[in-house]
Amino acid sequence: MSNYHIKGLEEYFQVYRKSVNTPEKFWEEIAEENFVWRKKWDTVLQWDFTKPEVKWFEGAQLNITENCIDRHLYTKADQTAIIFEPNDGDEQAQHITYKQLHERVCKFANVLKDQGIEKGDRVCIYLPMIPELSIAVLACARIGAVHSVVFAGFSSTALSTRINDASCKLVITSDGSYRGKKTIDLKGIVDEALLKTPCVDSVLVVKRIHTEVAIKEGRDHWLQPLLEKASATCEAVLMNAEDPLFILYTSGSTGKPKGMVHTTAGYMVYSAYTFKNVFQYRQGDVYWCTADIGWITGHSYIIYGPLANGATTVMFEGVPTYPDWGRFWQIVEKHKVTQFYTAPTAIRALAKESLDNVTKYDLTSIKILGTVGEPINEEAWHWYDENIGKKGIPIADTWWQTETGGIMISPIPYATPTIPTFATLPLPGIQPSLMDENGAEIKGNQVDGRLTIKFPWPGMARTIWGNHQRYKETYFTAYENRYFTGDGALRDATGYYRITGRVDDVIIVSGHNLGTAPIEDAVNEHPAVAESAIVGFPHDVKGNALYGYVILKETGESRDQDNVRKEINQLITERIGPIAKLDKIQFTPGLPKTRSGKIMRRILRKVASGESEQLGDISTLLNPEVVATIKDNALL
Ligand code: 6R9
Repeated sequence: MSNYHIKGLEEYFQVYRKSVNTPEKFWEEIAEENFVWRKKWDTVLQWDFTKPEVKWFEGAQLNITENCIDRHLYTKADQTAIIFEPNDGDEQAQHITYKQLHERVCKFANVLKDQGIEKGDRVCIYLPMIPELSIAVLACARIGAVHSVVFAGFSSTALSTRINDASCKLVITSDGSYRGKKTIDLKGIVDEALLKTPCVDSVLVVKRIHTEVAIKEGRDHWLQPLLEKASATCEAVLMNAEDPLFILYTSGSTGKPKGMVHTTAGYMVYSAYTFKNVFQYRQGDVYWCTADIGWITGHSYIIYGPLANGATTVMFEGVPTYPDWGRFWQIVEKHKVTQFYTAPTAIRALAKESLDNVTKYDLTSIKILGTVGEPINEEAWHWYDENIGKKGIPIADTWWQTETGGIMISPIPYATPTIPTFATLPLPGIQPSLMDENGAEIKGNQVDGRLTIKFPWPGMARTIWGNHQRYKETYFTAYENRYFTGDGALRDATGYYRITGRVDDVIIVSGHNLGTAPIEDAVNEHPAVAESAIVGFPHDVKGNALYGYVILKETGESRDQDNVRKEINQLITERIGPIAKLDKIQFTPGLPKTRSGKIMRRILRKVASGESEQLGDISTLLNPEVVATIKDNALL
């Protein structure tokens, strides 16, 4: 029996048991049978969650691009690796074969080398969803440079913070990007960011929208002419198993974004293994994940997982609304997509529109549906099941995180029976445990608690770039000897897991993690603002939306309130990006605080959600009187 591709429930339980009883043997067999190594490991796993330190396949040497590209050249050189579907459906789709991908990655890698990039250097990639994005990622991996992809919807401030945090030497961007009917001046955003980034020596610019952009002599270079001169062979640099592969930033509940560091061998094995099983990928399938490569989902399930399995993966540049709400389904029909992976927020938005957008298209190629990013509500689940899956296609509700590197809890399609809103069972190798608030494990079924993982898995992030102490405090301090996810979960009578949401100050808006602290910092920069608190409230499309409580300074009280609201959102857009804008802003004379001065967000959340009748005991507050004012002026 192969551990690598599970096809039934019985088999799942067998494999799962093995993965828990003999984890090292389990992962060793998978690593040995399914990947190419230049040198085998000395030890499979060394770990200590108290330090914390986790090492998988120590002693091994490899290059992930040899696993994602070179080895497929023997058997599927002419098979499509990437299908690029442009923003504008009238522009031709591109089918990039493994052979072409190999050539383009090698050329790009040589350009990076010519720019002085060496193994271990950090490269920031700020690109739209065009083939050059995947190629840039792989080119970095080819030469051992650590890529740090920043989502191209982030502002110049967010970009410069991330560039500086990792001391990136080079930035890859484009003249601009297409987003539906709009174009976005990416190069302008980069230029602004680079006013504050002394570490950056050079910028490579992809031509995409053919607009005039400023080119700074000596720093900026158009990519195309350099590629034309570059050699199409580039030897893959040997990486140690635990050498960093990439940094990807995620929001924390406080402070600046956390640069999660993923390393080479474990991440490769885990992203590939989970891709194969959760999407039941078979030769000839056309797999499409609608995420942006700026998020972990795009890293693991557009690039690395699919390519390590020799799959055909779709990259879509555009938006679900352009030219109309049928775009996703038109693409499914056009490329005969077999696995379709998207986010609940997209499903909810699509479900609000006419069904004609769906019924016009032939969706019979689809075999598996997936969701990721936030809990999927029952209504959205049923809409997806009925209208896209025609009640016959399994839905994989996949729970995982930037930190976990790959899917952790998910049904195995056609094996695990699904229940709406349940991520169901842990994948092999994953040992979840629920904890109570006092730090004790909650055993048995029909219980709920805080979700932790008690044994390492190969895909886990190893540290936070430049701040191992923060890594320890955030993930390994709340519960002894366990990785704490920050999520709450319940386990039903059959052992199925349902993720109930964040238990910290991270709010998931349209599937994007947003920490409240950086948004509050942006709001507080407004000259009229004295203090603010941001909470989430349920929103039928975004899942959660942001509600801000703002105390104005005395000097600000005479200002036109709507103008101040606009300026606050403008500030947020500049500092973080439009995804963090507040839906509602309530001005208030005070915020409910505990005696130690902490804002009682629980109360603010209840008011914002229209549940102000159930505030519980507020008598211990420092200023209970402010609660009545807040309730009376709530924006519902
Ligand atoms: C992959 C990704 C992680 C947080 C995570 C949780 C939420 C993701 C979910 C889900 C319920 C699911 N989340 N998938 N909640 N059901 N299927 O989204 O990574 O951006 O780091 O977000 O997203 O709260 O902790 P990331």
